[in-house]
Amino acid sequence: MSLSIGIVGLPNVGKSTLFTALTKKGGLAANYPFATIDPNVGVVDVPDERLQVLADIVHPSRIVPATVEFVDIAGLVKGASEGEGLGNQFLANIRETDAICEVVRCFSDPDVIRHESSAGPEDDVETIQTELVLADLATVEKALPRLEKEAKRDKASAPKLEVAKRLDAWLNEGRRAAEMDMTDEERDAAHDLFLLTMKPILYVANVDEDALGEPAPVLGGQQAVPISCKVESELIDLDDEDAAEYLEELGLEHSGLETLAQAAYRLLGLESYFTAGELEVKAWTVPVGCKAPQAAGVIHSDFEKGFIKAEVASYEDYVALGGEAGCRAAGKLRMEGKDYVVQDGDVMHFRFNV
Ligand SMILES: Nc1nc2c(ncn2[C@@H]2O[C@H](COP(=O)(O)OP(=O)(O)OP(=O)(O)O)[C@@H](O)[C@H]2O)c(=O)[nH]1
Ligand SMILES: [Mg+2]
Repeated sequence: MSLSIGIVGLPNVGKSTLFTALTKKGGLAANYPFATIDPNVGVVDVPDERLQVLADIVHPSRIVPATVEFVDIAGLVKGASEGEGLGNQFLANIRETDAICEVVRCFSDPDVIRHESSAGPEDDVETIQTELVLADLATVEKALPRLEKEAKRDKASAPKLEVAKRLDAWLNEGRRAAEMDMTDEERDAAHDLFLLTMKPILYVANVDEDALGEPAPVLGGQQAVPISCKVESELIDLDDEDAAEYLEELGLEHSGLETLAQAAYRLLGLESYFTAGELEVKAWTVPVGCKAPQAAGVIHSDFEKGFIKAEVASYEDYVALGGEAGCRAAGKLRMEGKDYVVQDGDVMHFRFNV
Protein backbone atom coordinates (compact mmCIF):
# COMPACT_ATOMS: atom_id res chain seq x y z
CA MET A 1 0.00 0.00 0.00
CA SER A 2 1.53 3.23 -1.11
CA LEU A 3 -0.23 6.23 0.26
CA SER A 4 -1.10 8.81 -2.41
CA ILE A 5 -1.57 12.53 -1.94
CA GLY A 6 -2.78 15.11 -4.47
CA ILE A 7 -1.33 18.63 -4.26
CA VAL A 8 -3.78 21.49 -4.88
CA GLY A 9 -3.75 25.26 -4.47
CA LEU A 10 -4.05 28.55 -6.34
CA PRO A 11 -1.54 29.21 -9.14
CA ASN A 12 1.96 30.34 -8.16
CA VAL A 13 1.75 29.34 -4.51
CA GLY A 14 4.67 26.90 -4.62
CA LYS A 15 3.04 23.54 -5.44
CA SER A 16 5.55 22.49 -8.08
CA THR A 17 8.46 23.84 -6.04
CA LEU A 18 7.37 21.61 -3.17
CA PHE A 19 6.68 18.66 -5.46
CA THR A 20 10.10 18.90 -7.08
CA ALA A 21 11.81 19.17 -3.72
CA LEU A 22 9.89 16.17 -2.41
CA THR A 23 10.52 13.94 -5.39
CA LYS A 24 14.17 14.88 -5.90
CA LYS A 25 14.97 14.39 -2.26
CA GLY A 26 13.15 11.09 -1.91
CA GLY A 27 14.36 9.94 -5.28
CA LEU A 28 11.87 8.38 -7.63
CA ALA A 29 11.31 4.81 -6.53
CA ALA A 30 12.59 2.73 -9.40
CA ASN A 31 9.93 0.07 -9.07
CA TYR A 32 7.15 2.56 -9.63
CA PRO A 33 5.86 1.95 -13.16
CA PHE A 34 4.73 5.43 -14.13
CA ALA A 35 7.43 7.49 -12.45
CA THR A 36 9.23 8.24 -15.68
CA ILE A 37 6.10 8.46 -17.82
CA ASP A 38 4.09 10.94 -15.84
CA PRO A 39 6.29 13.79 -14.64
CA ASN A 40 3.55 14.96 -12.29
CA VAL A 41 3.61 11.83 -10.19
CA GLY A 42 6.46 11.33 -7.75
CA VAL A 43 7.06 8.59 -5.23
CA VAL A 44 8.80 9.68 -2.07
CA ASP A 45 10.33 7.63 0.73
CA VAL A 46 8.82 8.25 4.15
CA PRO A 47 11.75 9.16 6.36
CA ASP A 48 11.94 7.02 9.50
CA GLU A 49 15.08 7.05 11.62
CA ARG A 50 14.15 3.74 13.20
CA LEU A 51 14.93 1.88 9.96
CA GLN A 52 18.63 2.67 10.24
CA VAL A 53 18.69 1.66 13.90
CA LEU A 54 17.19 -1.72 12.99
CA ALA A 55 19.58 -2.09 10.06
CA ASP A 56 22.55 -1.55 12.39
CA ILE A 57 21.35 -4.60 14.32
CA VAL A 58 20.50 -7.02 11.50
CA HIS A 59 22.82 -5.78 8.68
CA PRO A 60 20.35 -6.42 5.86
CA SER A 61 21.18 -6.20 2.13
CA ARG A 62 18.79 -3.28 1.84
CA ILE A 63 16.54 -0.89 3.70
CA VAL A 64 13.07 -0.37 2.28
CA PRO A 65 11.17 2.63 3.66
CA ALA A 66 7.44 3.14 3.24
CA THR A 67 6.54 5.40 0.32
CA VAL A 68 4.09 8.18 -0.39
CA GLU A 69 3.04 9.09 -3.90
CA PHE A 70 2.52 12.79 -4.64
CA VAL A 71 0.54 14.08 -7.61
CA ASP A 72 1.14 17.68 -8.73
CA ILE A 73 -1.59 19.46 -10.69
CA ALA A 74 -1.96 22.94 -12.19
CA GLY A 75 -3.29 25.72 -9.98
CA LEU A 76 -7.03 26.10 -9.46
CA VAL A 77 -8.61 29.53 -9.79
CA LYS A 78 -11.95 31.00 -8.90
CA GLY A 79 -14.42 29.76 -11.50
CA ALA A 80 -12.31 26.69 -12.32
CA SER A 81 -15.42 24.55 -12.20
CA GLU A 82 -16.86 26.66 -15.01
CA GLY A 83 -13.78 26.21 -17.14
CA GLU A 84 -11.69 29.14 -15.85
CA GLY A 85 -7.96 28.40 -15.92
CA LEU A 86 -6.39 25.01 -16.36
CA GLY A 87 -6.59 23.30 -13.01
CA ASN A 88 -10.04 21.85 -13.32
CA GLN A 89 -9.03 19.55 -16.17
CA PHE A 90 -6.45 18.04 -13.90
CA LEU A 91 -8.72 17.37 -10.95
CA ALA A 92 -9.38 13.95 -12.46
CA ASN A 93 -5.72 13.16 -11.76
CA ILE A 94 -6.30 13.37 -8.03
CA ARG A 95 -9.68 11.62 -7.81
CA GLU A 96 -8.14 8.41 -6.58
CA THR A 97 -5.64 9.77 -4.11
CA ASP A 98 -6.01 9.02 -0.39
CA ALA A 99 -5.69 12.61 0.74
CA ILE A 100 -5.28 16.15 -0.47
CA CYS A 101 -2.46 18.49 0.44
CA GLU A 102 -3.34 22.12 -0.14
CA VAL A 103 -0.45 24.56 -0.50
CA VAL A 104 -1.37 28.04 0.71
CA ARG A 105 0.78 31.06 0.01
CA CYS A 106 1.88 32.68 3.24
CA PHE A 107 5.24 34.02 2.00
CA SER A 108 5.52 37.70 1.18
CA ASP A 109 8.04 37.90 -1.72
CA PRO A 110 6.65 40.73 -3.91
CA ASP A 111 8.62 39.39 -6.88
CA VAL A 112 6.36 36.39 -7.07
CA ILE A 113 3.07 37.40 -8.64
CA ARG A 114 0.00 36.68 -6.58
CA HIS A 115 -2.88 35.36 -8.63
CA GLU A 116 -5.51 38.08 -9.10
CA SER A 117 -8.10 36.04 -7.24
CA SER A 118 -5.84 35.70 -4.20
CA ALA A 119 -6.68 37.88 -1.21
CA GLY A 120 -4.77 36.21 1.61
CA PRO A 121 -4.42 32.74 3.09
CA GLU A 122 -7.92 32.32 4.59
CA ASP A 123 -9.60 33.61 1.43
CA ASP A 124 -7.44 31.34 -0.69
CA VAL A 125 -8.49 28.35 1.38
CA GLU A 126 -12.12 29.32 0.80
CA THR A 127 -11.62 29.77 -2.92
CA ILE A 128 -10.12 26.31 -3.24
CA GLN A 129 -12.80 24.75 -1.06
CA THR A 130 -15.48 26.29 -3.26
CA GLU A 131 -13.87 24.92 -6.40
CA LEU A 132 -13.47 21.44 -4.93
CA VAL A 133 -17.07 21.46 -3.71
CA LEU A 134 -18.30 22.60 -7.13
CA ALA A 135 -16.29 19.88 -8.84
CA ASP A 136 -17.88 17.32 -6.49
CA LEU A 137 -21.31 18.74 -7.15
CA ALA A 138 -20.77 18.20 -10.86
CA THR A 139 -19.69 14.61 -10.16
CA VAL A 140 -22.76 13.90 -8.02
CA GLU A 141 -25.15 15.47 -10.50
CA LYS A 142 -23.66 13.44 -13.29
CA ALA A 143 -24.03 10.26 -11.24
CA LEU A 144 -27.65 10.87 -10.14
CA PRO A 145 -29.43 9.76 -13.34
CA ARG A 146 -27.37 6.57 -13.41
CA LEU A 147 -28.09 5.87 -9.73
CA GLU A 148 -31.81 6.49 -10.28
CA LYS A 149 -31.88 3.93 -13.06
CA GLU A 150 -29.98 1.44 -10.92
CA ALA A 151 -32.30 1.97 -7.96
CA LYS A 152 -35.32 1.26 -10.15
CA ARG A 153 -33.78 -1.93 -11.46
CA ASP A 154 -32.37 -3.15 -8.17
CA LYS A 155 -33.88 -2.22 -4.80
CA ALA A 156 -30.59 -2.99 -3.06
CA SER A 157 -28.93 0.05 -4.60
CA ALA A 158 -31.54 2.48 -3.27
CA PRO A 159 -29.30 3.58 -0.35
CA LYS A 160 -26.66 4.68 -2.87
CA LEU A 161 -29.16 6.94 -4.54
CA GLU A 162 -30.29 8.30 -1.18
CA VAL A 163 -26.79 9.24 -0.09
CA ALA A 164 -26.08 10.85 -3.46
CA LYS A 165 -29.22 12.96 -3.11
CA ARG A 166 -28.24 14.04 0.39
CA LEU A 167 -24.73 14.85 -0.79
CA ASP A 168 -26.16 16.90 -3.63
CA ALA A 169 -28.06 19.09 -1.17
CA TRP A 170 -25.11 19.24 1.26
CA LEU A 171 -22.56 20.25 -1.38
CA ASN A 172 -25.00 22.81 -2.72
CA GLU A 173 -24.56 24.64 0.55
CA GLY A 174 -20.82 24.85 -0.06
CA ARG A 175 -19.87 22.22 2.50
CA ARG A 176 -17.29 19.46 2.31
CA ALA A 177 -18.71 15.97 1.78
CA ALA A 178 -16.54 14.59 4.58
CA GLU A 179 -18.43 16.71 7.10
CA MET A 180 -21.83 15.19 6.33
CA ASP A 181 -23.14 12.69 8.91
CA MET A 182 -23.08 9.25 7.34
CA THR A 183 -23.42 5.67 8.50
CA ASP A 184 -20.57 3.34 7.58
CA GLU A 185 -22.69 1.93 4.79
CA GLU A 186 -23.46 5.38 3.42
CA ARG A 187 -19.81 6.27 3.65
CA ASP A 188 -18.93 3.25 1.51
CA ALA A 189 -21.54 4.27 -1.04
CA ALA A 190 -20.16 7.81 -1.06
CA HIS A 191 -16.64 6.48 -1.59
CA ASP A 192 -17.75 5.00 -4.90
CA LEU A 193 -18.25 8.56 -6.13
CA PHE A 194 -14.57 9.47 -5.57
CA LEU A 195 -15.43 12.90 -4.24
CA LEU A 196 -12.53 15.26 -3.62
CA THR A 197 -14.05 16.74 -0.48
CA MET A 198 -14.49 13.28 1.06
CA LYS A 199 -10.73 13.04 1.32
CA PRO A 200 -8.87 14.21 4.39
CA ILE A 201 -7.12 17.50 3.71
CA LEU A 202 -3.79 18.76 4.96
CA TYR A 203 -2.82 22.41 4.69
CA VAL A 204 0.76 23.38 3.95
CA ALA A 205 1.43 27.00 4.84
CA ASN A 206 4.22 28.04 2.47
CA VAL A 207 5.81 30.56 4.81
CA ASP A 208 8.82 32.89 4.66
CA GLU A 209 11.94 31.23 5.98
CA ASP A 210 12.12 33.49 9.03
CA ALA A 211 8.59 32.41 10.01
CA LEU A 212 9.53 28.72 10.07
CA GLY A 213 10.19 28.68 13.80
CA GLU A 214 6.87 30.35 14.61
CA PRO A 215 3.77 28.42 15.67
CA ALA A 216 1.88 26.83 12.81
CA PRO A 217 -0.91 28.99 11.42
CA VAL A 218 -4.48 27.72 11.55
CA LEU A 219 -6.02 27.36 8.09
CA GLY A 220 -9.45 26.01 7.25
CA GLY A 221 -10.01 25.42 10.97
CA GLN A 222 -7.03 23.13 11.31
CA GLN A 223 -3.36 23.39 12.24
CA ALA A 224 -1.38 23.87 9.02
CA VAL A 225 2.08 22.41 8.41
CA PRO A 226 4.49 25.32 8.04
CA ILE A 227 6.99 24.69 5.26
CA SER A 228 9.15 26.98 3.20
CA CYS A 229 9.02 25.49 -0.27
CA LYS A 230 11.99 27.70 -1.13
CA VAL A 231 14.06 26.28 1.72
CA GLU A 232 13.06 22.75 0.71
CA SER A 233 14.21 23.38 -2.83
CA GLU A 234 17.56 24.61 -1.47
CA LEU A 235 17.94 21.65 0.89
CA ILE A 236 17.81 19.12 -1.93
CA ASP A 237 21.05 20.43 -3.40
CA LEU A 238 22.97 19.96 -0.15
CA ASP A 239 24.59 16.78 1.12
CA ASP A 240 23.29 15.34 4.39
CA GLU A 241 25.80 17.14 6.58
CA ASP A 242 25.26 20.57 5.02
CA ALA A 243 21.51 20.05 5.04
CA ALA A 244 21.59 19.24 8.75
CA GLU A 245 23.68 22.36 9.39
CA TYR A 246 21.29 24.52 7.38
CA LEU A 247 18.29 23.14 9.27
CA GLU A 248 20.05 23.89 12.54
CA GLU A 249 20.71 27.46 11.43
CA LEU A 250 17.00 27.81 10.78
CA GLY A 251 16.29 26.36 14.22
CA LEU A 252 14.59 23.26 12.81
CA GLU A 253 14.88 19.62 13.72
CA HIS A 254 13.36 18.13 10.60
CA SER A 255 13.06 19.02 6.93
CA GLY A 256 9.67 19.95 5.55
CA LEU A 257 9.48 16.59 3.83
CA GLU A 258 9.78 14.75 7.13
CA THR A 259 7.29 17.05 8.80
CA LEU A 260 4.85 16.65 5.93
CA ALA A 261 5.14 12.87 5.81
CA GLN A 262 4.57 12.65 9.56
CA ALA A 263 1.60 15.03 9.41
CA ALA A 264 0.07 12.94 6.60
CA TYR A 265 0.44 9.77 8.68
CA ARG A 266 -1.24 11.45 11.64
CA LEU A 267 -4.03 12.91 9.53
CA LEU A 268 -4.78 9.58 7.93
CA GLY A 269 -4.44 7.59 11.14
CA LEU A 270 -1.53 5.53 9.88
CA GLU A 271 1.45 3.93 11.57
CA SER A 272 4.28 1.59 10.65
CA TYR A 273 5.44 -1.82 11.67
CA PHE A 274 8.71 -3.37 10.59
CA THR A 275 10.02 -6.63 9.26
CA ALA A 276 13.71 -7.20 9.84
CA GLY A 277 15.75 -9.95 8.20
CA GLU A 278 18.99 -10.55 6.33
CA LEU A 279 17.40 -9.65 3.04
CA GLU A 280 15.81 -6.40 4.12
CA VAL A 281 14.63 -4.16 6.87
CA LYS A 282 11.30 -2.81 5.74
CA ALA A 283 8.60 -0.45 6.97
CA TRP A 284 4.97 -1.35 6.29
CA THR A 285 2.10 1.12 6.53
CA VAL A 286 -1.09 0.14 8.36
CA PRO A 287 -4.05 1.98 9.83
CA VAL A 288 -3.88 2.61 13.59
CA GLY A 289 -5.81 -0.18 15.33
CA CYS A 290 -5.01 -2.72 12.62
CA LYS A 291 -5.03 -6.37 13.73
CA ALA A 292 -2.22 -8.81 13.01
CA PRO A 293 -3.82 -10.69 10.06
CA GLN A 294 -4.64 -7.45 8.21
CA ALA A 295 -1.11 -6.22 8.87
CA ALA A 296 0.19 -9.46 7.38
CA GLY A 297 -2.10 -8.91 4.39
CA VAL A 298 -0.24 -5.72 3.54
CA ILE A 299 2.76 -7.91 2.71
CA HIS A 300 0.76 -10.49 0.78
CA SER A 301 -2.89 -11.51 0.72
CA ASP A 302 -1.82 -15.15 1.34
CA PHE A 303 -0.28 -14.04 4.63
CA GLU A 304 -3.68 -12.79 5.73
CA LYS A 305 -5.67 -15.77 4.44
CA GLY A 306 -3.34 -18.33 5.95
CA PHE A 307 -2.45 -16.35 9.08
CA ILE A 308 -1.49 -18.55 12.04
CA LYS A 309 0.31 -16.24 14.40
CA ALA A 310 2.81 -13.42 14.63
CA GLU A 311 6.06 -13.21 16.55
CA VAL A 312 6.25 -9.68 17.84
CA ALA A 313 8.82 -7.58 19.64
CA SER A 314 8.29 -3.93 20.41
CA TYR A 315 10.74 -1.59 18.70
CA GLU A 316 12.15 -0.52 22.08
CA ASP A 317 12.76 -4.10 23.23
CA TYR A 318 14.22 -5.08 19.87
CA VAL A 319 16.73 -2.26 20.01
CA ALA A 320 17.54 -2.55 23.71
CA LEU A 321 18.05 -6.34 23.50
CA GLY A 322 20.03 -6.27 20.26
CA GLY A 323 17.56 -8.08 18.01
CA GLU A 324 15.41 -11.16 17.81
CA ALA A 325 17.69 -13.60 19.64
CA GLY A 326 18.06 -11.19 22.55
CA CYS A 327 14.30 -10.67 22.69
CA ARG A 328 13.70 -14.42 22.67
CA ALA A 329 16.20 -15.00 25.48
CA ALA A 330 14.62 -12.24 27.56
CA GLY A 331 11.10 -13.50 26.93
CA LYS A 332 10.25 -10.37 24.99
CA LEU A 333 9.38 -12.13 21.74
CA ARG A 334 5.63 -12.53 22.01
CA MET A 335 3.43 -14.99 20.14
CA GLU A 336 0.33 -13.08 19.14
CA GLY A 337 -2.86 -14.34 17.54
CA LYS A 338 -5.43 -12.93 15.17
CA ASP A 339 -6.87 -10.41 17.64
CA TYR A 340 -3.56 -8.71 18.34
CA VAL A 341 -3.68 -4.97 17.66
CA VAL A 342 -0.45 -3.91 15.98
CA GLN A 343 1.49 -1.14 17.75
CA ASP A 344 3.54 1.48 15.98
CA GLY A 345 7.13 0.25 15.61
CA ASP A 346 6.41 -3.44 16.24
CA VAL A 347 8.98 -5.73 14.68
CA MET A 348 6.94 -8.61 13.30
CA HIS A 349 7.42 -12.02 11.82
CA PHE A 350 4.37 -13.87 10.51
CA ARG A 351 3.66 -17.60 10.53
CA PHE A 352 1.17 -18.61 7.90
CA ASN A 353 -0.04 -21.56 5.98
CA VAL A 354 -1.33 -21.62 2.41
N1 LIG B 1 9.94 33.66 -2.02
C1 LIG B 1 9.41 32.46 -2.24
N2 LIG B 1 9.08 32.14 -3.51
C2 LIG B 1 8.55 30.92 -3.73
C3 LIG B 1 8.32 30.00 -2.68
N3 LIG B 1 7.78 28.89 -3.21
C4 LIG B 1 7.65 29.11 -4.52
N4 LIG B 1 8.11 30.33 -4.85
C5 LIG B 1 8.16 30.92 -6.19
O1 LIG B 1 6.84 31.06 -6.67
C6 LIG B 1 6.79 30.83 -8.08
C7 LIG B 1 5.74 29.79 -8.38
O2 LIG B 1 6.12 28.55 -7.83
P1 LIG B 1 5.53 27.16 -8.35
O3 LIG B 1 6.04 26.12 -7.45
O4 LIG B 1 5.77 26.99 -9.79
O5 LIG B 1 3.98 27.43 -8.12
P2 LIG B 1 2.74 26.49 -8.47
O6 LIG B 1 1.85 26.56 -7.31
O7 LIG B 1 3.19 25.16 -8.92
O8 LIG B 1 2.07 27.28 -9.67
P3 LIG B 1 1.09 26.71 -10.82
O9 LIG B 1 1.58 25.38 -11.26
O10 LIG B 1 1.16 27.76 -11.86
O11 LIG B 1 -0.27 26.65 -10.23
C8 LIG B 1 8.20 30.42 -8.49
O12 LIG B 1 8.84 31.55 -9.03
C9 LIG B 1 8.84 30.00 -7.18
O13 LIG B 1 10.22 30.20 -7.19
C10 LIG B 1 8.73 30.37 -1.36
O14 LIG B 1 8.60 29.61 -0.38
N5 LIG B 1 9.25 31.62 -1.19
MG1 LIG C 1 2.88 24.06 -10.71
